[in-house]
Amino acid sequence: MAIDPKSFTQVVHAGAEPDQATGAIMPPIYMTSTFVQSEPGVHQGYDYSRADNPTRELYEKALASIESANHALAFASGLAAEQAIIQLLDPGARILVSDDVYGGTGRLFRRLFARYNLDFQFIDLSDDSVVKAAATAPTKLIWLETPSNPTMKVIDIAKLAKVAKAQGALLVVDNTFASPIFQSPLALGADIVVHSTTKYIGGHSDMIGGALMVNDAKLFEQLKFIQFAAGAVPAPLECFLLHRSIKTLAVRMQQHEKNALAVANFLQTHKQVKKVYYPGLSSHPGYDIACRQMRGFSGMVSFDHRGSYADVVAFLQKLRVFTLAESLGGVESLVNHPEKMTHASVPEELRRKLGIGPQMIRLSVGIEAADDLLADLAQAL
Ligand code: P1T
Repeated sequence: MAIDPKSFTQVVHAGAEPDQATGAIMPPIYMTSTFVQSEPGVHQGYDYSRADNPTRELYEKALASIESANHALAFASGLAAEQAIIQLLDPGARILVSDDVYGGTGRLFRRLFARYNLDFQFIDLSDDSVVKAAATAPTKLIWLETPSNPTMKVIDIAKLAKVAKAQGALLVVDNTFASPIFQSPLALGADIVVHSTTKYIGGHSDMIGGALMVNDAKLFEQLKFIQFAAGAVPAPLECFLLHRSIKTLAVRMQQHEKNALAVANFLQTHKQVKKVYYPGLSSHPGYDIACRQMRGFSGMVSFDHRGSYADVVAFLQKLRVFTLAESLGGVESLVNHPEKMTHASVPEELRRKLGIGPQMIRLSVGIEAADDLLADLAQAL
């Protein structure tokens, strides 16, 4: 598996246009809420920054380019982008959701949107028989994350696209874990791609953001209206910084993946480790699908510790290069305890079914030297 060499060029030039007024190579940051009008309703294409802002527009162009999409929209957080997608639906709609989505996604659906008479069915979308049984009732949306957070479940996007099409449902793929460098859900038949740009796209753990990408012009218009009407837009400075981050996305992802593979291989042979979850290991149940639909396995690795919860806490506290914190996808390595941190809001019964227990640890493998990461894990284990 290898990154498409064109990606290295694409990310550098995505949405990059010298400023027409001054020739500046980097785009100006339009820190303005509003724009002058020469008479009511007559302006130079911008009237109010919730609707459109030139800095956001260029960043959105870059986002569309890296997902090879016709259109992209930027949001103030990953969950704000997700919220915009759900706002496409009418009350009564039935939605099939992968059962191991990010805890906050499940919370948004269960705690907020279920109150609006939306019927979310959390099921195992990697199991053909479960999908077949669920797809008999009318469905408006199928929502999946692949690889999933935190169990790295791999779901066959092209297969689910066919199921969605047969239902007249939209297929949404959360591509946060793979990043646009390693996976292109739209090319596999998805209708909407969603990202927490807080993660790999931002890459430096200094911003919260979200994005969605689509090819269909009508769907784009509907989502653009929701973005404008509901207003969860990012600020111009954040758009500038996220746009800047995109330029190094391919080189960062290359190093994340190289390190993650080294970490997964190391953990697999360690006597204190019971099980490793990484789609790049041939022992992973989704390995064959991952090889088919991904160009790389990305930088997220989970594992089960063999010891007690007290041993897990001791391990987390002994780490020196990995930092205990929520989030992922930054240049620095992070470690997370899904049960107590990112997935604490998942109902306990479901957590147990998914295997998110006290012994599970999730690593966001950064771009440091692999030897330093392995040495840190070794001394802490
Ligand atoms: O945090 P926010 O930018 O709103 O994005 C939410 C989100 C959406 N999708 C996936 C796959 C995610 O992982 C997240 C956020 N996840 C974490 C904060 C985490 O540590 O898993």
